[in-house]
Amino acid sequence: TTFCFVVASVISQHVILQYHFVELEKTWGEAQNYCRSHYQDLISIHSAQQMETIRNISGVSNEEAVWIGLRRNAGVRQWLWSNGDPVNTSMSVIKQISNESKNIKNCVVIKTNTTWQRENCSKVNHFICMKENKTSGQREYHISSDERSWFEALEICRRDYTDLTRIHSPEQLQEIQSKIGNKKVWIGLYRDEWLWSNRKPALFQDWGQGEPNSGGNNENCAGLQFDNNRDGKWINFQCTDSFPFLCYQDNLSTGRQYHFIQEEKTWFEALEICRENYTDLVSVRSQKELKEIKTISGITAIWIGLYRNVWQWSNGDPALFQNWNAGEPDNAGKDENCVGMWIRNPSAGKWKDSRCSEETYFLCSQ
Ligand SMILES: *[C@@H]1O[C@H](CO)[C@@H](O)[C@H](O)[C@H]1NC(C)=O
Ligand SMILES: *[C@@H]1O[C@H](CO)[C@@H](O)[C@H](O)[C@H]1NC(C)=O
Ligand SMILES: *[C@@H]1O[C@H](CO)[C@@H](O)[C@H](O)[C@H]1NC(C)=O
Ligand SMILES: *[C@@H]1O[C@H](CO)[C@@H](O)[C@H](O)[C@H]1NC(C)=O
Ligand SMILES: *[C@@H]1O[C@H](CO)[C@@H](O)[C@H](O)[C@H]1NC(C)=O
Ligand SMILES: *[C@@H]1O[C@H](CO)[C@@H](O)[C@H](O)[C@H]1NC(C)=O
Ligand SMILES: *[C@@H]1O[C@H](CO)[C@@H](O)[C@H](O)[C@H]1NC(C)=O
Ligand SMILES: CC(=O)N[C@H]1CO[C@H](CO)[C@@H](O)[C@@H]1O
Repeated sequence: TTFCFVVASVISQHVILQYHFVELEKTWGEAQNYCRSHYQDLISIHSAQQMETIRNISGVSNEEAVWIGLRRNAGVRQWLWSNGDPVNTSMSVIKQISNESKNIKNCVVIKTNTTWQRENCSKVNHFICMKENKTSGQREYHISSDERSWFEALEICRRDYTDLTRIHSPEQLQEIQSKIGNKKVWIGLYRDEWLWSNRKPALFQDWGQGEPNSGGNNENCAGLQFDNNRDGKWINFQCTDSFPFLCYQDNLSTGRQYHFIQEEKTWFEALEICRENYTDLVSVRSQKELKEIKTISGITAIWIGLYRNVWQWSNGDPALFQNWNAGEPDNAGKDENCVGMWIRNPSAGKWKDSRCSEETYFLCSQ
């Protein structure tokens, strides 16, 4: 039985985006796997308009909650401007914003003649937008009369001006300080606590009131909640909860990118690293793909994504193309349920079954 169907097609800026609502209850990780093997990935959401389209998808709002592709970013958390620009670390004022990783205050306010402060991004403050002429570099600043959360402020600045204000030099800082009077205002500086499954930064966020909270400490995955009058606002849940989910597919996906990892890991460790940092352990589905990955040299062998269940790829693809070395798979040592590929001649490109607990280099794809 299949419960999934195309629920919306959206054309924007030369991209056809298809959303798929999958009415199977899965954990966040299972949902991610499912989307990656059947479509492209769990959905990522980048605007209020896109959010409205999604809330309108038939059936979605009848659910208690549905997964989206957002989860807490386990990697390095660094301060960034809202357009992705790095911060000018030689400005002394930046050093006032400390770097402790546990702190949940991930957005920055400034006040005339005082230090910069970190605050909980859900708090409401006045904010300063800028309208920037990209050619001349000239800026106009607008200070809001009302108070909003940082992400709401970001939406408003982008809708009505260019962006929340970025400050790259002491001169710009001085000019801004002279304008804000005694107000405390959000600027465009934040820390990327959340990350989309497709690795895009989460520059639009639409949390329900008081969310994301730190309830249970392990609530590291985000969904749209529809019960309790939440109307599809974002809530952080434990990743092991089970909900239906939304996948997407666009027509931009070109070839794959390969990432060769020179660390010796077991097959399962390798799988986890590939899925955490890229998309998956590499699958080899044709002579053409085999040729692409045989360019690695200087080592003996690597893990590829094939394992024995019936033989299938870790992304769920069936193994229609196979390229075993003579006499393989032989399950010689028993339990040889994972597949390595010889790199060193004379068997370069040929496959062998191995114990999954052996440690070797591996190749991820994205
Ligand atoms: C995706 O579809 C749009 C709309 O039909 C088209 O303009 C665009 O060229 C397509 N992009 C690719 C990479 O095929
Ligand atoms: C969503 O549904 C509402 C009410 O039916 C409608 O007014 C609105 O135009 C829809 N929005 C989108 C983006 O489809
Ligand atoms: C960064 O800050 C330093 C000193 O605070 C300043 O001299 C420099 O011009 C700034 N860099 C940019 C790109 O604005
Ligand atoms: C915070 O830590 C990161 C990584 O350790 C470092 O690159 C960055 O410069 C630090 N930022 C500040 C403002 O100290
Ligand atoms: C901020 O400091 C400058 C000089 O340090 C001073 O001239 C100015 O009056 C101060 N502004 C406020 C609002 O305190
Ligand atoms: C931006 O600046 C350029 C160069 O100074 C000017 O020609 C142009 O008219 C400006 N654009 C707007 C929208 O003000
Ligand atoms: C952040 O602020 C909001 C609104 O003031 C609050 O409800 C929420 O609990 C805060 N989050 C954390 C993690 O403290
Ligand atoms: C090989 C690689 O990039 N590994 C990184 C994957 O992500 C984790 C944390 O998310 C890092 O600790 C690894 O270094």
